[in-house]
Amino acid sequence: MEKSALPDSFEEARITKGYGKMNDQDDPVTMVLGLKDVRKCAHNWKTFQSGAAPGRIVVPSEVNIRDTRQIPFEVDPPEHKDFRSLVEPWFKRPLEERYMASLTEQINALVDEVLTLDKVEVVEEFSLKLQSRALTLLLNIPYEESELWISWGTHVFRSEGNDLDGDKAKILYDYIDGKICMAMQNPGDDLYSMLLAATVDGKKLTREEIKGIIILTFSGGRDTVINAVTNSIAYFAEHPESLKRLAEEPEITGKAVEELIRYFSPLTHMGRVATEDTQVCEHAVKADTRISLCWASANRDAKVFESPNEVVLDRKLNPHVAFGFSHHNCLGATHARQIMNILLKTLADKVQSIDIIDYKENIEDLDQFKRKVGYDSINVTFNKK
Ligand code: EMZ
Repeated sequence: MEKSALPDSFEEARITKGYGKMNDQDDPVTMVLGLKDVRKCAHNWKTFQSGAAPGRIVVPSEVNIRDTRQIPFEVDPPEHKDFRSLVEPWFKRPLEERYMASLTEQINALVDEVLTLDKVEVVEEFSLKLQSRALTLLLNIPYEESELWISWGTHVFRSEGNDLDGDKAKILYDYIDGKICMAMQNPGDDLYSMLLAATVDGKKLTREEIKGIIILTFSGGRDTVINAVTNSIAYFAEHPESLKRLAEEPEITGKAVEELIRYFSPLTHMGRVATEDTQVCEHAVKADTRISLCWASANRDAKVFESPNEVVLDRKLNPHVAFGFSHHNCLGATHARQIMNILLKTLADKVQSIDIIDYKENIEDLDQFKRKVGYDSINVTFNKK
């Protein structure tokens, strides 16, 4: 097995039954594994809702560590649409020239920096920095703010050995409360101020709603982006030919981004709560119990993807669901795609090869399934062109 490989842990269950089972804090989950079924359930928001108790659709459940509803992702239609339309243009800003130029500058500087070092721990010294710095652009706030976020570590709700660390989440909440207060006193052109000035359906947003949007902005794209970036470095370390190909054929970069994201599927799954007795894959699902839409499994479905366990850099047809599917598809996807796009171009441009020194895998414990989602740490050397 290659060091950079992410095996498909769901294959057997997907082929034989189409679903899997996992217990999570005594609130069991039926995991939907095939691409077609995942899409069908994602679409059916009346039967499979997102607007359950805050934190319940996340697996592992966060009901015990937060009360704030994250918006728009824990809201169902029709309210969902109002919130989504409000924030959508803001989250498309990564397509603007100026945004792209700043992101390119950040990524260039970081790659230049790691090229001068003998040894780099990619998660902490590369991916976390990259993600945190890029987030200042998404919020439209000064770059220096990223120093504090970097000091928080890779996951805002998790700490070493504790999947659900309430104290750690409180640091983020208090910080966001403080920032909302500051923006109320001193409005600027940042996301906080935009939300404070906005109306939905003729009404101002409540403070709790603003908080819910900001928390999602911080947490939704944190470990996911960090894993996508770290996994890319591991992949290129073992596939220098792919790096070379990207340098020679930059026009395939967009396809390569989609393919890596399909293969990595940084968010394994997202839950829904059944509003009525129903079934998935001929398996009974009771009202008020949870299912999960397993993006990671769906993205390896051989009924849809040829050679699903291979990275085919210029894969032609790639209807992956790594950014979710239907109305709840990932709000941060434009930002994430730009990060990956610029990262790939910069690496292809500046890096000759990458040597892996040692690594520790990050294995998600999904009860009967164990899934490698990335690395807790990985030491490498970046070699200049
Ligand atoms: C939630 C989730 C959103 C959750 C798209 O995913 O990401 C998780 O990392 C957080 O823990 O609260 O924001």
